[in-house]
Amino acid sequence: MQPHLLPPHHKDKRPFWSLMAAIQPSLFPMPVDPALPPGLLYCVDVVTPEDERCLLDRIANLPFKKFQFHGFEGKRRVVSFGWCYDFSNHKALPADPIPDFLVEIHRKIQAASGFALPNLAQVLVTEYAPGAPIDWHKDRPFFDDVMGLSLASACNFRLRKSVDKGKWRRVSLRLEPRSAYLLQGVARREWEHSIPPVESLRYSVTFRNLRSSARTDRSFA
Ligand SMILES: O=C(O)CCC(=O)C(=O)O
Repeated sequence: MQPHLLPPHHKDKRPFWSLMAAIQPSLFPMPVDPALPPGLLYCVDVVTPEDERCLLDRIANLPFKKFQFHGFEGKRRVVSFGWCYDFSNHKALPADPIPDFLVEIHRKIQAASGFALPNLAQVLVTEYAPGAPIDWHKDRPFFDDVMGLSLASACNFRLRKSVDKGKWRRVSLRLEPRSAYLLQGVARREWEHSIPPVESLRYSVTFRNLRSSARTDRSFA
């Protein structure tokens, strides 16, 4: 469900908030669709096409592995820095340090969007080959806020929240390549998110900090 807020006579069928985002590649978080959960911010064009090309070249050389979940392999491939999450043992484990080029892109996204994700602790790079999805989930409580950068192609970012037995409130947001989102507060903690199988190769770079309990108690998962 994606409410269209433009007047009916308007030729552009994109929702008002997405059009705003498209015409206003700005320093500040966009006024997003009011139907979207509080705590979800979205901003387009946070990196230039040139930055995207360079990033994709660097990303191509990263040591991706198939996503592992309780003995199953997902279709997407991932590589983690700072911390990686071991789903079999329900535990976050220290990973290789975050490479400088990812620290630099984290800085650039914050400068371009106005989003704040302080105390960067983890970067997860995910490769979605055509047909690869990510299923409904909330991020692990070990992590706090999540800032995500989309690269190479667009996708449908779906969110849902249980409102009654078996009933969900659902919204979705199209994530354009070179756009970023910030998930915090209610959107981060009370809503689940997922991406249906992508049509074309897509990469995401997600940046996370640690919840304060995880900072003091490293056994916190
Ligand atoms: O690809 C994305 O932007 C979403 C990634 C995600 O939901 C996750 O890593 O938990």
